Amino acid sequence: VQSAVLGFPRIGGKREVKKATEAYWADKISVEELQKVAKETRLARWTAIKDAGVDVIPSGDFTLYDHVLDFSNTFNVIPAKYAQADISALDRYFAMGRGRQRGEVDLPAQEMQKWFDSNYHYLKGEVSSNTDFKLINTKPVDEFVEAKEAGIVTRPVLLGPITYLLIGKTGRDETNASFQPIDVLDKLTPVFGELLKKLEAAGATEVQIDEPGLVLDAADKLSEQFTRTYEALAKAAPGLKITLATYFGRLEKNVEYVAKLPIHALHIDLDRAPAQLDSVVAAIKPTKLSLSLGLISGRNIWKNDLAASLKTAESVIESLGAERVVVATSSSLLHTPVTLASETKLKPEVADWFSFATEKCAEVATLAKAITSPAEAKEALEKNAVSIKARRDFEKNSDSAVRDRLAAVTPADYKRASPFPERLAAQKKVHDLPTFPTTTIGSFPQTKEIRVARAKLGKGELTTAEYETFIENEIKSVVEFQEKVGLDILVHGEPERNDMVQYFGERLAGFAFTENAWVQSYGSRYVRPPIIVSDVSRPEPMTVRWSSYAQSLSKKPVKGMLTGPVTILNWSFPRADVSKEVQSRQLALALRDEVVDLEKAGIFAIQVDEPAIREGLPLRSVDWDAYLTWAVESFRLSTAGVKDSTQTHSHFCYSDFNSIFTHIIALDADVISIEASKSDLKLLSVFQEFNYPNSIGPGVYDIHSPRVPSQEELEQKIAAFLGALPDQKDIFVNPDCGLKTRGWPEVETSLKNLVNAAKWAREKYADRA
Ligand code: THG
Ligand code: ZN
Repeated sequence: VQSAVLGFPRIGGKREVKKATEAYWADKISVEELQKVAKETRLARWTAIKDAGVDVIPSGDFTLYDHVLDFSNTFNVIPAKYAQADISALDRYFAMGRGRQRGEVDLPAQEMQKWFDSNYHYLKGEVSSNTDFKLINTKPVDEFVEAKEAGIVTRPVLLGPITYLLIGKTGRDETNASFQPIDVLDKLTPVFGELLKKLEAAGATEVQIDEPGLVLDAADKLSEQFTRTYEALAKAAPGLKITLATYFGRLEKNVEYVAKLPIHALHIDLDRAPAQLDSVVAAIKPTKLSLSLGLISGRNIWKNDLAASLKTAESVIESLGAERVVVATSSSLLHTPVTLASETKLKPEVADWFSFATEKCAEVATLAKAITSPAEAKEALEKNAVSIKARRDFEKNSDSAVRDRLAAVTPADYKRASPFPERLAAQKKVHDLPTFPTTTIGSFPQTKEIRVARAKLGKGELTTAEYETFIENEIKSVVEFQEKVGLDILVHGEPERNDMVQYFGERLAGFAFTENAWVQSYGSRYVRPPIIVSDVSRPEPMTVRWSSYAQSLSKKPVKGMLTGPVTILNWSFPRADVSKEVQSRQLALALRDEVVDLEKAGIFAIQVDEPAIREGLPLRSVDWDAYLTWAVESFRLSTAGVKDSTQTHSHFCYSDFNSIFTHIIALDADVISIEASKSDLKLLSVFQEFNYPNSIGPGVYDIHSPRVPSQEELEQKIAAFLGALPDQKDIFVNPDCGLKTRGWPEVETSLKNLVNAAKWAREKYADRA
């Protein structure tokens, strides 16, 4: 029995790679210096995994930006506009990842999308019928050789060709309207085979090919493609043993065709989909395949219950024989922080529950040893059992007040007192907003000064009182700015927030939070997800003082700003002993208290953002209803405690929610703002089609770019929206997302133009009121 790790975080223990890439982009270091940091980090990763005692060590999973972009960049899936730019291959790679505006070159970034149901974003390959697949670099081979020269034998990791195409998009140059990237699979396969040949020639004996697409409904129809492709790949490099890795979900019937592929081993995720074990074992038993058991979670930060994993592994060994079993991480560890050793402030008894990437490597190794040489693993297993028991004992200390409260929730708690038209009438009595009211999504530029002040507070260089005065001054200037520009519903600007989830995690009971536990979100951007460790409640108000301070400065309504329960849950590390549903509902109750307190403090409009509700959707559609039921109810529970006269808002950034539109309606927010400026009118047609009953604020300009929209352009946008929504009465005018990543000068001109465009619309469409 061997131990295997499918992938490891790329950031470096001290965020070296993030810092070096950002320094390179800012022209502060040379390409050689960047490559040196990258090389040192790769060696450090291999060494850490090896020192933990792992047998099968990954290579090629390191990346300077994104592993899906690496695929595009290896197989020449490079749209013409990037290929034509007169820049180095590395700069072209970064341009595809993050855009580039320099001198003559003005290139947008490629489209990002969430990597399955995680909070990591990948760059979508843009494929068309004339994509000229060819090997334009040998990164996977180079890194294999680099490790070998350092004395470390690795198993190269490649993203599988079918998954790559399945999660890619059609290139802009495609003329055939029904084209799908998967249509060119047979052109890609031989080139992929060439890469395998090169790996074989470089001395690799095995390779890990990731096909997480196998856990999607879409793969149910791909048995022929998988069969053809893997037969070709096995022939291309007969000396390479292929481990086909699936993760994040269950194979279901697909295991029947997967078991017949000419591969050496199949890897399955037993963390996310443990129930598939018996059917998978049954399907591969008559074959020669080995089974790689993804027992150590690549998605959570909990210590593995090694005794339980050992039992599972032993049961499989009984069925398949030890020589056919591998124990492994469930997926790449990229979704976990590098090491628990970097945490100095966690209470030791709490830290003892956790295991980050480095510690997980040791768990995998211990598990294998527990099977091959039990005496050597005895001590580690005993220690693990003590930690697991300590966590279980802690879990028994539930917060009965939280649980009793949740048990006592009634159907009425999920519903506003009156239907929307009556609420709207009540709200108009409090604030008679003009037609086409103008507002923003919540955040204003997070300037360097704000970040410096927060860092100083952290280091004790500012007292809490000094920091709070600083924040109040920021709020004051944001409010004055909005008054001056003439917006109708103001916000406080969120200068006090590091992150829209971490901020709340740090203030809710039932959470632990970390100092250095960064997890990649995209490219060089990282987040520090808080950890839910027990029942969640809100000991005291979290945002009320800032919102009410802002309100005290203006006669116009100031909108309170909260992150919704589903988004807090999806962007945290959830606990493993209680369902996500229960955690979501507990969060909803905690937020409900905040919403009601904001109302009590005189806040008229309260926004509860749920940008992650769509990405939390289970990978298989049969599971959608169950999720959407509790997700929608959680949002409603968090917002329904207010009077008719209080206006609830919500905001969604990811445009593709057509598939869950009836559930968006069911949220019953008084106003929802959506990203519409980029996806244009297609997105709005669904509002018309479903006769969306409440108010909407389609974003009139894209805040993700520093471009300032002219007043005329905004007027045209509003006119186009109104044309697409002939029956909508209550349309808000707002940007398409928060402004925290923008600079003040752009924000000022853009918002002035926005306000003037709304004034224009009030005259032009006076009859719509
Ligand atoms: N918060 C959390 N998850 C998210 C988002 C968020 N997932 C989706 C989306 N928003 C991801 N977007 C970003 C945007 C910027 C950054 C991270 C994720 C970012 N991070 C800083 C960095 O890496 O330098 C760290 C900032 C800090 O010091 O806290 O800029 O909004 N949870
Ligand atoms: Zn947004």
